[in-house]
Amino acid sequence: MSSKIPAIDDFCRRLRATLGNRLRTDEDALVTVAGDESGLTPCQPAAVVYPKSTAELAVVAKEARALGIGLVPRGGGTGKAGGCIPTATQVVVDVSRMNRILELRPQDQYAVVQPGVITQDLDIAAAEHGFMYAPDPGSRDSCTLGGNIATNAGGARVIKYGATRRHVWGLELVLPDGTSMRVGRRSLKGVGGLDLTSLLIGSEGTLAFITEATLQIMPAPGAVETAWLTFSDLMAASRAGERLISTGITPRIMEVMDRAALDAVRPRAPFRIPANAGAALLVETDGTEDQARADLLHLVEIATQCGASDTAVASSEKQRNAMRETRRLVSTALKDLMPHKISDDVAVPRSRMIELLTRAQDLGAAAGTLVSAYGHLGDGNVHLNIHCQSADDRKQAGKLRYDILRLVVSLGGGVSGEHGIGIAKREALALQDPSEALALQKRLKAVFDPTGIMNPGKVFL
Ligand code: 2HG
Ligand code: ZN
Repeated sequence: MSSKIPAIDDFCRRLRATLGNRLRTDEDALVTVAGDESGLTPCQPAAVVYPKSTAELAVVAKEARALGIGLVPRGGGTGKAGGCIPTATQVVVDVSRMNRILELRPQDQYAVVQPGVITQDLDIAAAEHGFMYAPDPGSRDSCTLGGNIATNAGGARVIKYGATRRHVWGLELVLPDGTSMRVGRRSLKGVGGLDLTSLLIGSEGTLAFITEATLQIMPAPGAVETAWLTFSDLMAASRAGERLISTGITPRIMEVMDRAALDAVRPRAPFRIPANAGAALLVETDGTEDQARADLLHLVEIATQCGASDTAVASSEKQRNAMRETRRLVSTALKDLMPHKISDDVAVPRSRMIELLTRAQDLGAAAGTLVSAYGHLGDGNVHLNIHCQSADDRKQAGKLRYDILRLVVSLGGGVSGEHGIGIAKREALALQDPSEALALQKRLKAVFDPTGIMNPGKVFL
């Protein structure tokens, strides 16, 4: 069927022989790749392709470049910043069919994967060898490793194991002109030349396609312990969190939820949240059985000294999963209650967290709007939610949002801790990056993508 866009018709004609029915222009297919989890307005692209191999993806890139067609890489579609939302004249490159774990080498501590592998699937495959893939984004059961690399995804275990970047050793790329190459390494150590692997991590599809990744897997700890700690309010929980970290024990998870988060999630929570809870910490330790247990009990004791009114230690895998799942459900629970809310995944140096939370609440109070918080307290990355009840409220809250983002930057932090810039934060990027740095980034993009076909309109204004 003709698309009304001559270049797209040419593109389809040229690629039909290579891709067959893995090139689609029908509404049924286009609607499934129109949006993400950002809440931004979806848009159906002109076409979607589902390459199965690096070679196929290279042909797609080459033809698109020849015809000047914008390409939008897409993994699981779980992004929170609109990074994979296309325009009506662009083509989505959905890598979900490139979903094989190509190698798993516990002896060398790495796995080689295609970009469409679901994050959790690598962790499960590694577990069969007593290993783990440490990054743990909230959407781990539906996001892809390619998407995680493109956004340098975070998650709950960053406090101990770091974000995706720390686990990427090497990549295979397809440049927008169709050239493919390997960058990086397959060894634990390695240095030499410019670090192109690092440049690609977090580049949100603006430079090249990631067609393969060498990722670190690590021996899994023998034991994990989990506690749910209840406090009177967010400040009490945050101050306790600060004390827990100062013990010298590095928990593998330290998540915070304030009253708004707990109230939103309570009706669907598999863990029974105490009725009087004004805030909670979810804390996990890992290591040997004795160590994980001793560390957790020590943290629980300190939390009690810091005013925790209730401390629940998971006594079974089922209870541990219920606690984790309750935390995971906060995002959707809040979104269902308040579809117009603004949520920013800001990050600050950990020691500035209490100041951030206090001053963000004050800014909210001055504007007559509640600002609530939940997220990854232990690594300095929280989700600040501005409670907007309507689209109009949301518009009005623009100034408050920017006042908070400016505050974050003034504390030494950044506008996105884990979700990326996409479309949602293009204006905000200039708050944290000086104009010289932004200009250099744009020049680097032009080196990779001189004709501007890689995820046009994302990250940069
Ligand atoms: C989480 O930590 C996710 O739950 C989602 O990063 C946060 O929806 C959000 O803003
Ligand atoms: Zn998060």
